[in-house]
Amino acid sequence: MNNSKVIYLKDYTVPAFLVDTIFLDFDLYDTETIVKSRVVYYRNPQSQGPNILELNAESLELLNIALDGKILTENEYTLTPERLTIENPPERFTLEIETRIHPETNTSLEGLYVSGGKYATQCEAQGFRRMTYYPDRPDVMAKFMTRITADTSKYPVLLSNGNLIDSWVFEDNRHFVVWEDPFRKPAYLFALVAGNLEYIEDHFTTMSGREVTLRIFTEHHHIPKCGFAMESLKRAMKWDEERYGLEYDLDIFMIVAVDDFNSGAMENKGLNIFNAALVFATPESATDRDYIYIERVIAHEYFHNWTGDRVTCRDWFQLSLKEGLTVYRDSEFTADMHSRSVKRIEDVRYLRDSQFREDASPMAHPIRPAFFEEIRNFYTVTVYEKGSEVVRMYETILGRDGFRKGMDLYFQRHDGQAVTTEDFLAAMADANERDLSQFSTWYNQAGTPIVDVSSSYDAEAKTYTLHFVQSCPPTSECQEKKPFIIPIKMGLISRSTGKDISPHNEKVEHTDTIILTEREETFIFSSVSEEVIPSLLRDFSAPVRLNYIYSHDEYAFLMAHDSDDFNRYEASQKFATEILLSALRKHSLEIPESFFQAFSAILSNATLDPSLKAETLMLPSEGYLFGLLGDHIDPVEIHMLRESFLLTLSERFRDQFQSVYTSLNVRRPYQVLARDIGERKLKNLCLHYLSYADENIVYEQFVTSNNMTDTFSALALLSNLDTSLRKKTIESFFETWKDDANVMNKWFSVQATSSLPSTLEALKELKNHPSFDMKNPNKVRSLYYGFAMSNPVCFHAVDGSGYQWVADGVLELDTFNSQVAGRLAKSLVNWRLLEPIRSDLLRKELERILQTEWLSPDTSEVVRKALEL
Ligand code: HT7
Ligand code: ZN
Repeated sequence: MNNSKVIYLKDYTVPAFLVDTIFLDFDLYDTETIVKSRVVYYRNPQSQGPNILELNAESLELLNIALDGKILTENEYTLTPERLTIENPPERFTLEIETRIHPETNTSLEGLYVSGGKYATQCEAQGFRRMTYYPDRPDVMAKFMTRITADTSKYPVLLSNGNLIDSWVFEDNRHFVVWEDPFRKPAYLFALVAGNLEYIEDHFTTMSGREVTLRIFTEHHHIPKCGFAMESLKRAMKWDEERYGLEYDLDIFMIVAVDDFNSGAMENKGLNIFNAALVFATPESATDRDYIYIERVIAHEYFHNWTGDRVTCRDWFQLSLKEGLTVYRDSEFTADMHSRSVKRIEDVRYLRDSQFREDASPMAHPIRPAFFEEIRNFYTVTVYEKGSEVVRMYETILGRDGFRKGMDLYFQRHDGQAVTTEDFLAAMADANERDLSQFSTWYNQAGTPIVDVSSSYDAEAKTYTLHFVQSCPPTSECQEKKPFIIPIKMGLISRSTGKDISPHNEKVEHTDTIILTEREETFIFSSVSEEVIPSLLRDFSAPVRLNYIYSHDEYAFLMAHDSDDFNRYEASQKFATEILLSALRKHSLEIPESFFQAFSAILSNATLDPSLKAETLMLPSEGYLFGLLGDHIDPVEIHMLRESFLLTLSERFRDQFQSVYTSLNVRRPYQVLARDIGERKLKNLCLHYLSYADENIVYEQFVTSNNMTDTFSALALLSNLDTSLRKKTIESFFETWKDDANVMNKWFSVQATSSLPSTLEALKELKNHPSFDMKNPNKVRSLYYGFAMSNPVCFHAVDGSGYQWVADGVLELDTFNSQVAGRLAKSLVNWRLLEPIRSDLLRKELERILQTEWLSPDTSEVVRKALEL
């Protein structure tokens, strides 16, 4: 069924009414919650529109409504399930509304809902309208005061945004609190939490000497797992002061961990709500990746206090204004806390594996979309990760000081406002007196630009010429693309010394960064007195696909000599990619000797950082290869070829893998240090290669490990092996962790990603396992997303059984949590890229979904776009 409604950016109009203050009063009961709101509205002087107050609504029951103290009769307002409108209200007035809501049965996890016996809210993007009638749009900013009343024993802790200003205990075992937030904010940043919670507390003294209380709330038994999150928060607060001069502004900053949460975390003003998986960490229960991710997300949500809360978005088309910028800020934070090069490699791998794929799919959209049906579908890798790459390019072009000047001006101009990506661009341009208008193409055009580069050398004239041609494949919103502004960091490396030379170029001041602005451009470098190899797009300075034809020897040379860590890694990836693509064309794998030599040189290099070594020795992912192949893709063949490449390497370098593994397999206390993380990464990569011939070494690691990184690596490897050890480890892991819901997610995901043929049958059983819960998004992510996104062999089973199971999952989810359903549906959209048999099977599943009598707007938008309806 199609109940879609497209919303266009071009139709944006300012709100007819603004809000001065809002007083909210929540009365929480087991079977209902009564919400009273008292809102002072005033006519927006900037509005030319009709004098109509429009309030949003969803799943609300209106009990009472009064304007300036006078109860309104039904003919004084218009009520639909989605809207309450009042025509010709006064210039300024107070509206009091009483509604009844049912958080206890709210499975959407939006608005106010109950998770694990506690109340929590999720208001971004449009959850506030599930609590009261209100202009639920980010450009309406107001001062909030919130009163919460609840049972004292069940809900001793009652939290909302801002500072606690009042509390009272009644005689009938109920109590109330009042919170006041002095900062104006849009409704999507409102939060409420009620539960039987404890907290850990710490303090932070800001750079201007203010004391801030920091608290992380959770149930009693989780408290010991919150220490790392608290340390991360303090590091983030300090970093934001040092790097951007941004200080925290309230007296208290609170984080609450909840079990049921649709995404990672939420930046509500002063009261961040987190998916418990992104708060709890101990060495035994969290991997290195978990630790780094927790630190990153804690920082991300904290950084939103300025880039999101103090300066927010005018409308939801501007989402990347806060998300792209905040992802960029958190990635810089992680780079500063750990290894900058490793962070860059990891970010680029994720971007290319997932965002490039999205850009080539029916879901492709610009980082600032021009239209959408359901905003929940636009919390995407494009808006977040590509958005962050666009912000990174400003800094690449302007330099760190120039970027900081732009940020300072952005806050100076827009603190307390709801603004657009144009405002951000203008601040960057004005602060640096530069014309950056061409950046708008990055905001308005989808698709991954392609940069084709060719070179020539004139030995006599001592000139080296690079010729660049940029293009971008058509996407649904735009067929003919305008050229992008593309910074290319680069170097020319002497073939004889392996060192960068210092050429001269008339067009650019510094030859280490050239900036493309046109479709075709030529750069002639002079004073080049010897043969060079170009190192292009160093540090992955722009989110593009860059093509330059290197010989195998040149790849090996770059792997050994490039002074840029990223491009050394990149050379290995491109070299391996060429080998795999050629194998796919010829249906047989041939690995040139030069690859083995370069691989061996890296493996035996004693000075290389272990983490970089591990990254360089990993083969490109199947997702990345998938994205490079236009159509007629057989994902199982890609998997098989990649596996046989890994097997060949494992046989050829067995002794070297063994010796590196042995040297790193030393027992010491677990620490989250870059060096240790790198060593564990390299050790577990070696273990992967060794697992092809020896399962016992993997089992040995599983039983002796003192940390989850090593335990989980061993478990994941064994789960792909059809041996008795597999069953033993899966059972033993379950016995150890069955009472820890977070770790059980790992148990589900490791089985969901197993490439064994029995996997799908096992998953059907796991779905009925007492520890599985379809209503919990983390569980769905582990089982369903794990399967659909990281198990190409079983998901793409040629009988279509994998597609059918995921489609059934989408339909089931869609009946109670459309956001999670829509997200899972995205795993089904790439049917056109597949070879005909699978393509047909997958399309039929999409059609089956669409024929369902009732579909949420989320799922319907995804499926119809996939089928291009
Ligand atoms: N800004 C937050 C986005 C978010 C969200 C969006 C839709 C539905 C549920 C959600 N939970 C959090 C998180 C962030 O990116 O910082
Ligand atoms: Zn964010």
